Amino acid sequence: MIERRKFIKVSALTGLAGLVSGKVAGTDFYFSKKGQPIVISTWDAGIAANKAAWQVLSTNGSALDAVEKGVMVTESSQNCCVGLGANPDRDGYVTLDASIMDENFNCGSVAFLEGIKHPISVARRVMEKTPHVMLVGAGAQQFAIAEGFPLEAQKLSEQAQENYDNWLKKSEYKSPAINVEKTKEHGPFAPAKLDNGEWNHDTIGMIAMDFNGNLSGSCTTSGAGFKMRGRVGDSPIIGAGLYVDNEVGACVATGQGEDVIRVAGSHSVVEMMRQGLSPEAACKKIIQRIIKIKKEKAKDIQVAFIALNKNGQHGSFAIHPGFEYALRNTNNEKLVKSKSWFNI
Ligand code: SD4
Repeated sequence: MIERRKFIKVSALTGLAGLVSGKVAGTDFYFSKKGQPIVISTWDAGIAANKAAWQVLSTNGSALDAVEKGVMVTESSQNCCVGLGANPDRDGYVTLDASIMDENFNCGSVAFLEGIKHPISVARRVMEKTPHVMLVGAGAQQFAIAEGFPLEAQKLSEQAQENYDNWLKKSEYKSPAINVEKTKEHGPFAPAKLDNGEWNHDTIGMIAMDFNGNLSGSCTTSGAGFKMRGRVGDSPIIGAGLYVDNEVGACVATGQGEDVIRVAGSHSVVEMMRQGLSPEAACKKIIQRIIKIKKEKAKDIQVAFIALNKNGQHGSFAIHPGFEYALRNTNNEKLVKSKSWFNI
């Protein structure tokens, strides 16, 4: 019988399974019991993706299937900067990165992949059908085609074509400033504003726990819009964009990939949880590390982590306000606003 999800104070949990450290006492966070399915994913596009993941989890499916099926929804959407509908690189090509990891340290990823609709499924095939972890570029595409994935035409979505035409007017190559505060203008690397007034993002990252208490994660992205050809971000790098340790927890990152890679972001967050920090406190620790490294340049970048531990506690932390993540469990389907270093 599934218990109700509880919202409780860390202080009330101190000592629970040795999981919570006194350092985060007083911080609110969510808690669902181990073995109760839960899925969280980055940004508001996560709501639709979680629905598909939840269909798997709520019918006793595996976390691995859930995180694949979930992000496939976002990859299929033409209205989002994930998948083939996304913004191209500065030469006009959409190039995609994705990674997946299960409860047994099995992992697979693809990077700089062109013309394939579901990079996440190719990443899973790399994990399951090859002795390797990562395939890139032409080799990744060749593998995908050999596995039966159709090669799609290289045609930009309407939105991406419009964004690219605008960018071409200046063709300015700035260091990417991905998803800095939604309302700020940050040149060609700012997220695109859609006709419906929403902002779209380049990435979806998802982590889930199934009825058996097993964790898995996925991450899929077009990277930074108008990036240099061949640029690869954190999302397909196991330990940077995604990490899962089934004894401890899982983490996925979004935002400026270069700065996530520098601190092996998702792995570092999982290690912090191993030391007893709550998911939110663990995410905050690694955000602080990035801020220390970037100094005054931290104000120009956005990075956010979301994390889930083995007991179903979840949390996040970002550099700038505006980041939110989508949650789905037995009792909830909602967006959770993230705390951030800069509070505007
Ligand atoms: C990257 N981390 O390629 C990705 C971009 C991202 O929302 O998360 N955008 O650097």
